[in-house]
Amino acid sequence: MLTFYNGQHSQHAGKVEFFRGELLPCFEKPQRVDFVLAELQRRGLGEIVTPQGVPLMSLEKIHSPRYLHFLRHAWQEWVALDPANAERDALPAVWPIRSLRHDKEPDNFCAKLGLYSMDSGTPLTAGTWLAAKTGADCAINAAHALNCGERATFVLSRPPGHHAGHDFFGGYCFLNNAALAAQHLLDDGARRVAILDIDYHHGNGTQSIFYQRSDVLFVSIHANPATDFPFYLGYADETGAGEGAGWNLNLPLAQGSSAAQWFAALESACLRIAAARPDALVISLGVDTFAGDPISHFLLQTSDYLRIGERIAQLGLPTVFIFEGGYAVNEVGVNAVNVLEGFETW
Ligand code: Q9C
Ligand code: ZN
Repeated sequence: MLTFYNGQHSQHAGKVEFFRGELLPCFEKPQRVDFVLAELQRRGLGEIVTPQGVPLMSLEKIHSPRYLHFLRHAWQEWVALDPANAERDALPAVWPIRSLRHDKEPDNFCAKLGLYSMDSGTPLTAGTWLAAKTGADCAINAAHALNCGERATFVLSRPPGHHAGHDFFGGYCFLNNAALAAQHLLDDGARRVAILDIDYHHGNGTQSIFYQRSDVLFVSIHANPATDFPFYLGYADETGAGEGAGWNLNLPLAQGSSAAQWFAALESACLRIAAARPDALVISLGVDTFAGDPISHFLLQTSDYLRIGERIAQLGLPTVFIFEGGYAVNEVGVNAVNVLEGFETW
């Protein structure tokens, strides 16, 4: 499988995330991708390449121009507030929720941070834009490679993407790589694309980007949003709206769900995808469903990831795999590469 590797990923290295009144060391750290890369190389699972840069215009198909402008300039504005900020992550602390205005972009940088974010667990750092943009390059290159005859490609990048919306970051995500890949597949001629999101957390950003569209089917297996991040989206009654009615499928599961329950949901997901007869498939590949994950509560074991890849392969679709979450750093490489190997060997 051809891998597009984001060689800039470690430029995004947050120090802390705010959680329950404390600043904790970030779970979303560079070693995550280092472990996946080492495992890919160890197993010799195919060529690993770096992407061609894509024009900013291609990101505007998914993200708003004012959000992209904010992200590109955020770090210099943060340091301009106080030179000592160069040593500190930028974390938001104020948000324009219900009854407050979203249409005016404030001059105040901390107010902008809140306008363009959903949580205080996602530090913005000196290298965030470079890392996220290079990840977006990987996603679009990986989608494009399917048109050039690859059966499947892998985006090995961080920060992850599936919580990032049209104009906001959060949940460790800044640019929505899965959405960018799906959009590129459509632009290259696919009539319909399916996105299967198997990260532990609901892919609220991806869902919301395509919620009113019928050219992208979004299917997600995730923890019940009543108990788990992102909390405010991901329920089973969200089935799409307008043109998109019927083109969104959420399969929430309770914390502590067994592997058998998870695989039953995977079967429902695959049946829905097959019924849609898409031309291509994008997988938001989070491995935070692992029993040993420090922030999640599902019970998958390392060998289960081989079975996931095998089941996805049976759909028989050109497929882009995109690395998302997974925080048990010592196991994240084996688990993610097991999905790819299961896919390749089916
Ligand atoms: N202290 C992805 O997996 N909050 N994002 C967790 C833990 C946010 C996860 C708090 C979790 C976001 C891509
Ligand atoms: Zn996750």
